[in-house]
Amino acid sequence: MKLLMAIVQEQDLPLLQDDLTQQGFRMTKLASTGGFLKSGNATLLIGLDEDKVQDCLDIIKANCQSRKTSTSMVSVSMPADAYIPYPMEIIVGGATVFIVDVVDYLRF
Ligand code: 2BA
Repeated sequence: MKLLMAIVQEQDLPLLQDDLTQQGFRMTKLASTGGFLKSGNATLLIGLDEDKVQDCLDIIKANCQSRKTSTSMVSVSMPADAYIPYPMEIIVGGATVFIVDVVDYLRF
């Protein structure tokens, strides 16, 4: 069994959750915040059999799109003695996914 931890943009969440649910995936949504932009995103925990991982990744890819944003709209995290003197364009990825092995899966 595997655990997918998918960090996605909030705008993509409703359709992504609908698609995953319709395809029979179980998930937990955590409200999260990106360390760099310090803006809200969402983290989905999805426990699934190994042979379903690719199907799940395909659904995530189909629903999550990259978007441009600018540092002028946000206060980014930088080292204390550094600053960004002008707006910087940033492309936030469609999704960041970690795939980890699950040792045990218990439901009581
Ligand atoms: P944030 O940390 O808010 O980062 C948003 C976007 O800002 C990133 O998009 C990237 O394009 C840019 N960025 C991040 N750190 C940067 C830096 N030090 N210098 C310049 N630009 C930087 P993504 O890479 O697509 O990441 C989207 C979100 O996924 C991140 O939001 C974070 O919440 C999560 N994430 C990405 N990589 C991660 C990792 N290795 N570990 C944990 N979370 C990660």
